[in-house]
Amino acid sequence: MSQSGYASLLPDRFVLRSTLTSPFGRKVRIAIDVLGLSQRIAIVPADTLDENDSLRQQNPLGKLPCLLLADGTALYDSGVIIEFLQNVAGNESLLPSQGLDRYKLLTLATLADGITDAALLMVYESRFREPATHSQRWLAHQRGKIARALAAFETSPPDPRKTDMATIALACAFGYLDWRKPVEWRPDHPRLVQWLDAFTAHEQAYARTRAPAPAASP
Ligand SMILES: N[C@@H](CCC(=O)N[C@@H](CS)C(=O)NCC(=O)O)C(=O)O
Repeated sequence: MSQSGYASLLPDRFVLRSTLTSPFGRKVRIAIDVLGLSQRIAIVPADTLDENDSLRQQNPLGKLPCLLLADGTALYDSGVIIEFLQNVAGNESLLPSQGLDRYKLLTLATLADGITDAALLMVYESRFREPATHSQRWLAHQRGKIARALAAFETSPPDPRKTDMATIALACAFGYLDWRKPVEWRPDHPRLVQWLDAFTAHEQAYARTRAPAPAASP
């Protein structure tokens, strides 16, 4: 389908290219839920490995999630999409529009996304390379990023009773670690285990956006 094809089929709605298993897509799906935009967004899956999937025209990086507007505009990445959707919803509940708090929150969200990025790279190492060619050095490098980011959050976790850009990103990082298990994060991070329990109890959209099992990519 053409770059604007999906969106022009649904001119009053947005189209989200995402799988139901993508951790970054889950960030956006949680935002859609909490912003009350579910009726305005259709989720159309994409295959990041399929060179014929129109995702690669929509986002030349070939990454999910990608939001299509009715005029064919494609927005990415997950943080940009969430900020746009917050604007559509007409509030600043997930990210303040200015002030130091905005940049502190964005930095925390980047730290949480870094956990997911490193976890994905570890998973991709086994997806894209034969076992004999796996680089233990590369895997250790990614594991180090995850360990340091988890240590920082363990020392100073955000408020689990708040749903914002950072807590959504952190919860989705944990969801991915629990699912793919590139590292065992739970034994050494008791405060973060409690944090995730508290966030799950506070934010029902987290359970509602859980990946269906059994799941395939990514
Ligand atoms: N920074 C991006 C990361 C997106 C990302 O890495 N998505 C994964 C799926 S969860 C993907 O599309 N991977 C395919 C690839 O890297 O080719 C965001 O926040 O949206």
